Amino acid sequence: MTELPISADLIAERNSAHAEALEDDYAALGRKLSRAGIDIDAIKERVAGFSVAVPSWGAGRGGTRFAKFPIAGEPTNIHEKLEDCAVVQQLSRVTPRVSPHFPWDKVSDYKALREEAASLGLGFDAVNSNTFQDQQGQAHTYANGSLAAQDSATRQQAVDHNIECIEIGVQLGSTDLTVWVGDGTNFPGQQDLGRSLDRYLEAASKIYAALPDDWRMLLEHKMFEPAFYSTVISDWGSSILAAQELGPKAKCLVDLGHHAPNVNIEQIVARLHRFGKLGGFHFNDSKYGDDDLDSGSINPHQLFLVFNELVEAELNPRDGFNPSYMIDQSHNVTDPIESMLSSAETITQCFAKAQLVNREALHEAQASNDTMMAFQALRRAYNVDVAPILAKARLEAGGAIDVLEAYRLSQYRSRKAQERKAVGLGAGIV
Ligand code: AOS
Ligand code: ZN
Ligand code: ZN
Repeated sequence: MTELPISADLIAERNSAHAEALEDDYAALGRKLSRAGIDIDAIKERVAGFSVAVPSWGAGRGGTRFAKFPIAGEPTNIHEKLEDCAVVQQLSRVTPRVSPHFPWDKVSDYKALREEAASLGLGFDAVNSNTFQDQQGQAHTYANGSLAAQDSATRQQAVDHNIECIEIGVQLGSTDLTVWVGDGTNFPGQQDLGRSLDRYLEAASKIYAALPDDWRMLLEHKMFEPAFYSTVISDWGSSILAAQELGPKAKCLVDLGHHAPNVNIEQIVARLHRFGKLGGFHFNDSKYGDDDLDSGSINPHQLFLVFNELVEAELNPRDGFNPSYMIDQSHNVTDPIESMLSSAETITQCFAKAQLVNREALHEAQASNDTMMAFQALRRAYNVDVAPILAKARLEAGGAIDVLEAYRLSQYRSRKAQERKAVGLGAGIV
């Protein structure tokens, strides 16, 4: 293993400064939980087994449709992105996998890339294909769609790209292909709404046919953007119908920002699980649309309710229970490493709180129509400050008790600003 990016001595020194306070807080929380019949160490073990992937594109400043404001020391290629993701994993110990997207993360030697990641303590998660943007030298434009395009050569080009992503993913050790397409229309009448779905399904089935036995194809729905009148896979209904038509290896992926405002996402989660089609998540938060804000920064309660459904799903597995978890955010005004550290912590907190729900009390209250006590079973768990459990799990796994403090003291970003070339001003995720 090559040396990890943050000094182990720095982490150890800061951890020893915080250790006594953490022990104190952990013991106090342990006493409180034990009065409710909960063993804090058992929850800590659950937390220690939790992980969420980070996207390679999350290591850079994302930018909006209007502008991108790069910071000095941002990564400019997959190697530097891996290094930044290794910082997040080294400090947080909950993000051991990176989800790459293509064509941007293409290299000539994927075996070497896999070894490079492993030397940084990282593996690879789902591979993401991208047919929402044209690349230099591309034969057919995606201006009028990709998998659902009217032009068959364009559809075939998009299919070929997805199959290439699978081939790359096999070399990287991935077992999931996430497919999100922006295909849709901006004007009523622009395309036939039924036939465009037929074209999508026909093209998607060619990708499906190329999946290795142990692979899944995760279909990511999104209500709008870049198409603003209709999108071919716009909602969980279209997604589950497509997944059912494609076959058992096709599952649905829920990006929290891809729904209409105020939609009950936790209910969607329960529905997808009910039909054995819950494949995974892209975690982020949203105020208005696909804002890609930091997870839990706007509505942490919703994130908790999603995890509450996931605990119920795990207790009641239908067609297995193996959702893939990934952060999918656009970091426009923060250091991306800090956002990923903070988001990984928030996501893990919601996971931990969901473990604290007194399921017996909840189910009993539900059965007897005791609405207030059913609600309180959730509310009491949500109100617990689980920070000491996460910090203790991190400490025991070799991470930092205070991740942001350790990161800032390391001066990692300013060191990278000396070494890395400046990124361009262009907009969009890369
Ligand atoms: C787009 O809105 C989606 O959230 C995608 O999941 C993702 O951001 C993209 O595929 C990254 O390459
Ligand atoms: Zn997404
Ligand atoms: Zn999105």
